[in-house]
Amino acid sequence: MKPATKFIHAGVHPDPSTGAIMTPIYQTSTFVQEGPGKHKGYEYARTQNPTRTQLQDALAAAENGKYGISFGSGLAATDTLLKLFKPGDEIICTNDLYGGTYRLMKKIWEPFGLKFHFIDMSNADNITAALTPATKMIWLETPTNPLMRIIDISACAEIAGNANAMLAVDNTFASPFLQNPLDLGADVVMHSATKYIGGHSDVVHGCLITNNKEVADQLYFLQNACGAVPGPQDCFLLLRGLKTLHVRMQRHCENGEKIAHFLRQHPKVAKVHWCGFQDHPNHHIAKTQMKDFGGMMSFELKDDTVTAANKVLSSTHIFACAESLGGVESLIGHPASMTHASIPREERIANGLTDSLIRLSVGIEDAEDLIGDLNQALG
Ligand code: P1T
Repeated sequence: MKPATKFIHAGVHPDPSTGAIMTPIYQTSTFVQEGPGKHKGYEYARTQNPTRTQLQDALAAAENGKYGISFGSGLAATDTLLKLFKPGDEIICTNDLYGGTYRLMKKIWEPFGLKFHFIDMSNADNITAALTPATKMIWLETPTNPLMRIIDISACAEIAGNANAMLAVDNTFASPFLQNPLDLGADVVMHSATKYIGGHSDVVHGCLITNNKEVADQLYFLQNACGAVPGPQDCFLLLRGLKTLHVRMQRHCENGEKIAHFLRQHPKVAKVHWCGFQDHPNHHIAKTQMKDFGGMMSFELKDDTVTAANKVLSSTHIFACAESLGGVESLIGHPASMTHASIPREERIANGLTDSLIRLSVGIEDAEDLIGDLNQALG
């Protein structure tokens, strides 16, 4: 199936009891059994729920994977994946990544004995240098949040395979429409489905997708044993969002391209981070592993001060100043004080995330209106 057909049909079936074409919201905590152990595959709603089952199947299909495992948030998904490891295990991560993921790793998991190395993976050779006999996983985002660095997934898969380590890719910024890491050799894909998959800023959700049955079984066990599961209403919203992912993504990409070019020629803008520019350091990799370049970008002003950035951030009328991304409406944010505030300042700056960086999640409104809004805010 091609993506457009897959996002609408794969993994979902009409409701067996009524024929309802849309998966019903099974708002129930338990399922009646004929007698102990005699049931229809559903016992208790933390363990299984029919709305969640269809969502998990649909998400797996969207990433060309066999097994989908859903959680109450993107961070709950990442947290569950980290539970596969034990004290002493080492994980190599991108140094430009969502601040909450960094916080989860450093503040929650490091005290339990996992060791994290945060490195620049724009050059995959840096990963080889960070490998040790204890390396158990390589964790990356591409494009990265918020500096839009591009990491070569196939090259990382080869390095991980040779080192007997797992490769996990946070595919949130690209979405399953633009990039499918499992096809490029990744072992696990993670999504904050709160973003493009949901697409309407009305649900928080996360998922893990894999083709490896052994890993999937461990993750299903942890999903039930630890219990960070999504409710059925949230699963319904995600199923609905997924059906229009391809149409929304096409417009996010079109608008993103127009806005990136507008910003780049603006006299007050010093630098635009967007992987669609031919002179982006890893544009050639983006071109091979992504279908298009997406609607996420960040930029720096020539007046490199927080005051100047704040002025822009508080002057837009259509772009809303808010955390999150990937919804139909455009958002503008200040990573240093918002989404990445949990990364220590020195580390953030050393990695290239300045105090004045502004991030955009370009929505699917009219591009001219969006450009007009940014133009007046910059003016
Ligand atoms: O918010 P949650 O659904 O728990 O997902 C966390 C997460 C994981 N990975 C990436 C790449 C993310 O961007 C996020 C969440 N990010 C934001 C809220 C943000 O504004 O960047």
